[in-house]
Amino acid sequence: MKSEKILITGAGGQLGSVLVKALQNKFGIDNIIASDLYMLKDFDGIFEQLDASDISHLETLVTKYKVTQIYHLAAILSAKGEQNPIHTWNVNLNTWFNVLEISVKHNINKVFFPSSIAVFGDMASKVHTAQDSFLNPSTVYGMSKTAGENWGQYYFLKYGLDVRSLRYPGVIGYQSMPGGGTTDYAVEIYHKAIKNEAFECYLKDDTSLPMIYMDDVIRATLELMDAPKASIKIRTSYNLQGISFTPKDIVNAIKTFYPNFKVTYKPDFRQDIANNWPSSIDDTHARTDWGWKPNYDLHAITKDMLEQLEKKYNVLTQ
Ligand code: NAD
Ligand code: AKB
Repeated sequence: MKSEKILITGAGGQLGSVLVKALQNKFGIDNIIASDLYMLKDFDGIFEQLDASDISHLETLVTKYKVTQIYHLAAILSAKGEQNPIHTWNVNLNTWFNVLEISVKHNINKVFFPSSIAVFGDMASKVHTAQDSFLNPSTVYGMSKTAGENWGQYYFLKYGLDVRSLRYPGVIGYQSMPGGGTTDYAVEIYHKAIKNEAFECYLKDDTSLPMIYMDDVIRATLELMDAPKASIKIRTSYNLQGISFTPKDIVNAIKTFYPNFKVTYKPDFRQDIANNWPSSIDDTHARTDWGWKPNYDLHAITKDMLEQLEKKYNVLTQ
């Protein structure tokens, strides 16, 4: 079997830092080229500092390492993106155009593009939102993901580029901190609980959103990328559901381990973003086409998050 050489953009982020390790384990540390706008401290493996907006630098790396697959994670997320909408649009789309163009030019085998539940807006039904719902995103981030999905499909149809994509829910993991999204509270809250600190939640207690545990989202990504080409029927982006819950649900789950945990609610602009997103996703196509099934429910997420963070903070304070 021909060995793969995989380039990851945005590898220093919440997802990238975990995905890189999973890919290193699967393909071998010397076959994974992690890259990010910023230098990564104490990185184990091959790392290149890359602004993915710089197409000639991207091409140099693809040539230098004889890259065969690209995972394009670099992006500005929903909440941060609203601070500078035009910049967010430019970064999210121009980096993606660069990856698509270089991939066609250098016969890249497979490309991964992470989309988001942010593609949906108030014209999609909120519960079990269907794959083919109307897309009217309310954020520039959601607009960039909607356009990005369609550009991926365009390159597949026009050039035969094997672009695969998932509409990720909010990702929860102990390994890394989130980078400016609307779902970030669902990670931050566990860190507060472990430190015995009160948490001020920027969403109302009854705001239900689709979420997914890191182990599940990494597995979904690898399973999608491993699936036979013929089984990938959706070339925009697959709906992906993990589990849906509200801040009140997560607080109750944490309280079964930390009964004295205190939370107050102070909704801010992120509430308006969340109000336009689905509360749950219909991922029938992912289940049917390539066998997707999540493993983690809220109790399992909470148990693992608290156990892993306890270990992490104990190590830090020793
Ligand atoms: P993150 O914000 O934690 O990380 C993004 C990384 O991209 C950062 O390390 C940043 O330095 C890098 N970056 C930004 N601009 C860049 C540029 N011009 N060139 C190179 N690197 C650049 O994001 P994440 O949570 O790790 O998300 C990764 C991908 O998954 C993104 O495309 C995001 O939209 C998508 N996604 C994430 C979630 C989630 O909950 N984490 C949910 C849905 C979709
Ligand atoms: C965000 O909140 O922006 C991300 C996402 C769901 O795309 N976590």
